[in-house]
Amino acid sequence: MTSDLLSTITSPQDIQNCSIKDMEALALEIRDLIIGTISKTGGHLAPSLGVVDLTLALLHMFDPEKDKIIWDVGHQAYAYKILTGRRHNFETIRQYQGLSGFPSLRESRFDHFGVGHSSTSISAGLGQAVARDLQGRDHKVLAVIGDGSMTAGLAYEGLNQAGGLDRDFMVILNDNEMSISKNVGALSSFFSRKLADQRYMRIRNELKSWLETIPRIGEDLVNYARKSEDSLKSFFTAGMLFEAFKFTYVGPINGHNIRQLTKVFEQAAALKGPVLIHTLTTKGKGYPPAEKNPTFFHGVGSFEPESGKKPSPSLAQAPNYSKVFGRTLCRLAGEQDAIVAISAAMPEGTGLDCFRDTFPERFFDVGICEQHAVTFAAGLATQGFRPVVAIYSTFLQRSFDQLIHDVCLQNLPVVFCLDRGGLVGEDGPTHHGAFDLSFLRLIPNLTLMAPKDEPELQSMLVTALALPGPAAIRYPRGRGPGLPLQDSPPPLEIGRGEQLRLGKDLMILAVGSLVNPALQAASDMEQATGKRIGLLNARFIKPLPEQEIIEALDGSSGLLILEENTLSGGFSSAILEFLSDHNLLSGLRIKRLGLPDRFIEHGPVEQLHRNTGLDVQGIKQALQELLEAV
Ligand SMILES: Cc1ncc(C[n+]2csc(CCOP(=O)(O)OP(=O)(O)O)c2C)c(N)n1
Repeated sequence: MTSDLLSTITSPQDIQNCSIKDMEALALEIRDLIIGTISKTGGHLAPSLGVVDLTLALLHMFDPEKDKIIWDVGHQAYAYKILTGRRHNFETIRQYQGLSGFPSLRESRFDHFGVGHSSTSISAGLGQAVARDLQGRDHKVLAVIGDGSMTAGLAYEGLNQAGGLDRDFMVILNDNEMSISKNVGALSSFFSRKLADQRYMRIRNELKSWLETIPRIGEDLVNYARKSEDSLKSFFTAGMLFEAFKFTYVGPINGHNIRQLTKVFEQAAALKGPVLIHTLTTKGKGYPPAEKNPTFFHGVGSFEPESGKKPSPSLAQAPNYSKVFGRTLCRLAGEQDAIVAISAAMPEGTGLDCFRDTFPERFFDVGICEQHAVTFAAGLATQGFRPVVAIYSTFLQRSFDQLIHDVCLQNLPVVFCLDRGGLVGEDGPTHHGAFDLSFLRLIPNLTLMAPKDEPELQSMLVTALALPGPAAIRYPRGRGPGLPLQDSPPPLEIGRGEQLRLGKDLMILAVGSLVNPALQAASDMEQATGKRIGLLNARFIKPLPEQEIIEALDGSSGLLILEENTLSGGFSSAILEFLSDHNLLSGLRIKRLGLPDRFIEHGPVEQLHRNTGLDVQGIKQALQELLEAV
């Protein structure tokens, strides 16, 4: 890079004074900075590269000191961060105590809405537009939303109200034809320029031939139609949809042409009422490896910037939990025709890509529609199918009512596989799976499990698929201990745990990801103190292994309960309720380790485990304190 314009930009207002040429040069510098940084830190590379030009044009035409630019999901806001005062610490992005990977109200006054989950921008933006009007203020509110995020019902709920209210409000559709994978559903092809163009061209040609057959006035009509080509085109493309919502539709326009973008923004800013500007962008723009493989570069770990390749691992690595789940499900689906799999726009992330490729007719990517995914599964289950819904723990939060009302109330045999249960690391508080044990445990009819390792996950899947009612399995992000996988995983006995250590002095009840650290801590402490420390792997959060808990506690005066979930209402709360209900609390000293009642920041998982005491060292310390207290 020869010029160094970026270092002269000290505030977003500087962009307002830039020429188009300057902004084009800045776009190159910003892309270099993003690629160089994310190749080290990891992050959402392709989405961010796709909106660099759009970001510059927005900051050229609008003033984020007063105008509210709201990013949907927020994973694409890296250029925005760089240009709104965060260039100097951009290299800290997603690092512990560094910049968040998403917009955050706490991080900057230029971030006008905190985000991480998709499809909130239209609702939040409309709320801000109405607030502006109620307060008699005068600024613009803009929501920037991707075509993937436009698959969620929430986005249409926002459009519907916005059209009804008729407030000044702009929605910018960033259409790159991609969600994380290729975008899905009827609307994705409706937005799609290719289909729209083909359809439009066919209708246009048919219309032209027909007009030309009309004697005398036919030719005039063709000329007239040619002049109105723009409106005709929008009529046959996505414009129809948004105009039905009473938005003024502008587009589609090239989202990489800064000159055109600024011109359109200027014109659109003068319009009254809700306006939708449809921009066409290329995901990964400006970095050939990301343009070629936008799914891989959607959210990526560190990579070599020249080649775009990941550093090669020194040793063959065990499959992560997502892969173990995906492979096991594939194997089971080969034997059971009734198994169908459902993903909400995350086949790769959840490990369902293997199922998609092996059983395409039994796989359904519903888009970013977690609520619909659950009710769709319920429908399939009523007809004798065995739906397996794989969703990240944090995103299943969206489906709480569907879980209760559509699945569990009707006792339908749907299996929920919750990836990323517990702390996820660099994506931070919007993505930690901190609440699932709490919000699932309270639902009647649901069997809830968490494995300590890979073979246990396999067995839990077999167990869940054999149940007559609903079940959920939650497992952590990344790799487990790397145990060999089973060819024919045996089912587990419902509500039975696994006694891993016998011990009379102290007892540990643990579940899921904390069982193995507890095993290590108990053995270390026993060696150091000579005290006998027992450990029960509960396996089931619901129903609890009640009999084994009673037996394990016999004679023990100290109990440590461990869970990688909020301490509010989760596994340890379930144990306390059980002990209280059975008058087993007296004479028992109890300590609980889990996630505290606050949102946990972003950073390496090991660091976050250390901070929350959810590692071997933290467990040993808790055991020590308990030993001193009994
Ligand atoms: C509720 C929810 N479900 C799933 C996700 C995971 N996710 C993050 S970005 C993304 C795709 C978004 O596609 P789009 O809006 O088109 O943006 P692009 O990445 O293509 O720029 C998905 C599925 C999420 N953030 N929120």
